[in-house]
Amino acid sequence: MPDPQPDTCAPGALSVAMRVIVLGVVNVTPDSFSDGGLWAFAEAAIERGLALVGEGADWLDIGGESTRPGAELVSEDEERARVLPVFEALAKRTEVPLSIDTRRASVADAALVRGARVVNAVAGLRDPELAAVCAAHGATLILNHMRGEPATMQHDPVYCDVVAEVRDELLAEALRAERAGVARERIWLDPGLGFGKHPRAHNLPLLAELDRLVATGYPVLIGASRKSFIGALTGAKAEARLPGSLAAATAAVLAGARAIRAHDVAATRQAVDVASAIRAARRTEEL
Ligand code: HH2
Repeated sequence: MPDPQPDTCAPGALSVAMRVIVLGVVNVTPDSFSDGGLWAFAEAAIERGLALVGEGADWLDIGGESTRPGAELVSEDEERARVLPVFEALAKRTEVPLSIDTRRASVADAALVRGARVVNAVAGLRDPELAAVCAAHGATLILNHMRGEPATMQHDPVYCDVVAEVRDELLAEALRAERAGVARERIWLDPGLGFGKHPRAHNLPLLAELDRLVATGYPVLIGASRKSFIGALTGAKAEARLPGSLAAATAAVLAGARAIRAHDVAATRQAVDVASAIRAARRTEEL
């Protein structure tokens, strides 16, 4: 089974180990912002996951609760009922690692028991048990940065230096996770584009200066796919944001992101492979 951990590669080396991971998004929800309702039932979600693997996904990110701005959060029972059958089936039908996109330690635990290997902590470590659950399972942990709660997070978020604040808050959470027993090399950071961020004033510097997060040494994941800041910049509706999503993914890979979370896997795979080849070529020239 391929491991979602990043390969280490010698500084400056031109290496296939630099392959950037593409996570295919499987939203088992009726209300996700770009594909709500399309894969809301287990069978459709399972088929969607398998199709994304066919498109080139290295990893599937499965979630049962929309965290779009303004979303009402679902009950734990509802979240479990949505995602657990999908993990049970996909763990048997594909070899790619599966991640559970959740706020809740209990849901993460149940998904890990059913074959998930990664926890995508979309609200960071607000659930104080989440890191311990990851440690107990030896799971990889993605720490996503979110200011506020989905229902209100886009109501006038304020930062002085958004890049430094997001980085420092993520580093503090990484330290908490390590203290709870998660191995350092199993921790990923995600600046959480759109999660309590102004479309231009916050998301753009986070992408433009992503190298400052990459410089922490933790592998960095970016989820820009179809997000509303692309709509704010271009006027495109969610279903027409693929070109903008690819531009953001390309910028992230050139800055050193190690994984891209995407709804449109085939197109993202191609953009990411070309961007990482360009980045690798620059690294050899620097030798
Ligand atoms: N974005 C979404 C959900 N989970 N996790 C990480 N680590 N990073 C992200 O950027 C991220 C995430 C939002 O996208 P989506 O799942 O398609 O929408 P919704 O929350 O409406 O289900």
